[in-house]
Amino acid sequence: MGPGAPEDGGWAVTEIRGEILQALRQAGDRFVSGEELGQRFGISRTAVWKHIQALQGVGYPIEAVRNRGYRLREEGEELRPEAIQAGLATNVFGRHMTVLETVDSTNRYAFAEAEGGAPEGYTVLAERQTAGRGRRGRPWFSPPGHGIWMSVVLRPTFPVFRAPQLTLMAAVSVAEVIRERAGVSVGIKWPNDLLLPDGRKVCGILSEMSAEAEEIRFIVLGIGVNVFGRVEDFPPELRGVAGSLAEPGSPISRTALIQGLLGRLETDYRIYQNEGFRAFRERWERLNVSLGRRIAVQTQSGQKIGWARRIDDDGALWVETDEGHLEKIISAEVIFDPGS
Ligand code: BTX
Repeated sequence: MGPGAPEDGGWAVTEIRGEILQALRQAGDRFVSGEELGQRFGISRTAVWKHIQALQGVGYPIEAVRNRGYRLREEGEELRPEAIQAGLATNVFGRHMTVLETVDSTNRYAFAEAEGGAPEGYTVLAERQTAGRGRRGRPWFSPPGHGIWMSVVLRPTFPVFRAPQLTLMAAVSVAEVIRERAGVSVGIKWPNDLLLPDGRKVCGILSEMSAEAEEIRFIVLGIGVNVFGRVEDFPPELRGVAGSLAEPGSPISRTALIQGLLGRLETDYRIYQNEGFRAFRERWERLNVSLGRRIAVQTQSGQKIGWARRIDDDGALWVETDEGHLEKIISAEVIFDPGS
């Protein structure tokens, strides 16, 4: 049984690798034998070894020592609130935190907590989501231990119409932190997809809001980053579409990345509250991979094809359509290079 073998099935194999990873994390400094792992998951020692090799292949720092077994080094750590908070340079973001082993969706969980009064900056993380959600009801694949599945509760005082641009701001913050801490040159596809240099999606952002009339009660800012994982670890429909940070890079500590994300998000959120998206426009432009491209935009009023020309101070995308009009797009799905 090797990676990608038909009997493995994409999801099942990722699940079992996640379980092996968790077992190693829970063992801490201790070596766990192949036999013990095999018995626990009902597979042979050879199968365990194959899975370990696959995990090493995606960047997990696992030591394999004859007659002792396997041990996970520091950077492959499990998420622990104390460890994250120990290195956190924030006032409110992540100061209240829940880290779950499994949850349906951290956004759903954080939303419910916010309705119950959770304060601004309250952060929910999970090792695995069973029903991670993307925009417009799409699913977000969130296998155990492979990524950062995180939601932060915000209680802004700005009006409802400024909420969508907050997601653009978050894309800038997250892209910069990934570039600095993971050394991977991610780019932003309007409005807020983060792509690897080869165009595969490595991060998605979903903000969900509770509002009354013109007043925002709270926003849940959800961020999903694929940290570990190879092409074969994704379900077939995502191969070629999704990618992870560890693929092109070296082992990355999720704890360090989360600390960086919460720190930058807090600073940028303050700037955003005072100055709006205008303060982020140049940073967005530096990171963007959309402008100058031929695109198709799917809006509520239908599809338009043309050239992505510029972004304005409100975060809207201006498209020069094939009919020769310059159109302002506020919310849409974007496809690159339609028809090519
Ligand atoms: P989106 O609608 O832009 O992206 C969803 C689409 O992306 C899917 O239809 C699929 O094609 C693709 N996709 C699914 N899973 C992955 C993945 N792991 N990597 C790359 N591509 C994928 C983007 O929505 C917003 C996603 C936010 C996810 C976070 S995780 C923490 C929080 N909790 C929660 O339930 N959602 C957010």
